[in-house]
Amino acid sequence: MTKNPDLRTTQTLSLDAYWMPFTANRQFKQAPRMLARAEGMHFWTPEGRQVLDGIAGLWCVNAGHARPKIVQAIQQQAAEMDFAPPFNMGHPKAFELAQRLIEIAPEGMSKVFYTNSGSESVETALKMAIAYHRARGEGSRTRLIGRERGYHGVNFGGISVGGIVANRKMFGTLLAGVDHIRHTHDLSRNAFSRGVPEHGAELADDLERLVGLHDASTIAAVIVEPVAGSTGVLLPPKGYLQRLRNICDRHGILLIFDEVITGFGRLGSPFAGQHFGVTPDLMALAKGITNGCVPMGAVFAKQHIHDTFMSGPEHLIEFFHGYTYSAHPLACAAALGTLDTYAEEGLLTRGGTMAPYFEDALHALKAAPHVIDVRNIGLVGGIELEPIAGQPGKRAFDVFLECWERGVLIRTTGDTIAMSPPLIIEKQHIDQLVGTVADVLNASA
Ligand code: PXG
Ligand code: PLP
Repeated sequence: MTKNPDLRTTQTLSLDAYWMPFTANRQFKQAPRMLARAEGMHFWTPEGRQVLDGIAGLWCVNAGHARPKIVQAIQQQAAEMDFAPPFNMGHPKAFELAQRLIEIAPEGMSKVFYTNSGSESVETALKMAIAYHRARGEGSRTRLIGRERGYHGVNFGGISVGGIVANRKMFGTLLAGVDHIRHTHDLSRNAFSRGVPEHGAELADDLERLVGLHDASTIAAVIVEPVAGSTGVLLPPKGYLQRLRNICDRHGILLIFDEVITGFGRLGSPFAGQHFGVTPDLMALAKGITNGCVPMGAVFAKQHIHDTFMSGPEHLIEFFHGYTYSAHPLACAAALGTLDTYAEEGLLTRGGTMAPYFEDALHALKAAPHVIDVRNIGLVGGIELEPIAGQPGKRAFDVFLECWERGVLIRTTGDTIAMSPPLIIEKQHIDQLVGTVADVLNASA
């Protein structure tokens, strides 16, 4: 691991060519926020300033940064075999990893299809759902149902079923045949809930409304995040996911959980399906699968969904889908090193152990200026702030900037602050993370 990070700063580095993703480019380039090194719970800037990582990179570095087993696995694999074609060819680590994944997956999820990101996992799951129905002779089931405020990545399928207006409105007509159930966010009844909110299970019945409108015979699947992250940490009301599962079963609709954020220990269980006791038919995963170290995603499928494709002549491809970098050797090696690290340190359940302390720390922010809600589950926290009139998002973004100045990295979406620290977090880091947010809010009063 280098202790001599790249020290080039804006004086010597041209920032012009790089068009940054999901970033206010002009603001950034006037006052860049650079990271140069990472280890454990921390980043360091090129100048050597230490910054506490309050968001596990971007909800992905669940075991913390620069973990030796993962680093070694990637280094060794790069030297041994850099690439292997995934179509018609295999390599042992791809099979070993799939086996290891289904051992921790929710009951009944027994097949793994590899992608390179959460967005690709979503596209893959949506295509699987439509093709599954067609393969079993119900080709009229093509409609996809998402949820308002949902985030399912940025590709066309994902933004079509997604429900974040800014991510959709610039991009034309999107996929045809998509509809949305209502979101579950309800501050009037559920503000400052600890863990899942009490009210709103009946919002799952909105799916019955869409079945009434479109007829079940046209609906392939419903996709939801068990806990919505990107849109501002929205938790499912008590009983909501089970109710959604029941309605799907009643109408032969597949239930897809997008566990890109909730997967790999974020809620204190390996996956949210286990945490809530609700098993979907397909799951989209990414991020924590490699601890964020090499891009990788996956879709988990139930056995019967896979088996439905396994008809027809045996020399023919069963599912016309895949990516050049599906099951990339570096990603598989990184994922195996990641699963070893999670297992050795009990990280897939550690979030549950740390959650009560995190919850108490977060809810102490109730007294801070501008705070209109605090939400938490496992090692996810959301602090919703009263927007500045006429400037939505500004209050939270200013808090983000000031926390960065004070050595703490958080994330904001709209006027909600999100925290999702590495699962190796200790109490003193929680104190620093939440304490810094409190100080910044108090200073802004
Ligand atoms: N589904 C969910 C539920 C996600 O959270 C994706 C799909 C897409 O994954 P990729 O790997 O294509 O980015 C995500 C990603 C944020 C933030 O602001 C969250 C994500 C990505 C970027 C920012 O909290 N989640
Ligand atoms: N575009 C072209 C011209 C290609 O040849 C390919 C893959 O062969 C792709 C896009 C898709 O790239 P990927 O498989 O990395 O998603």
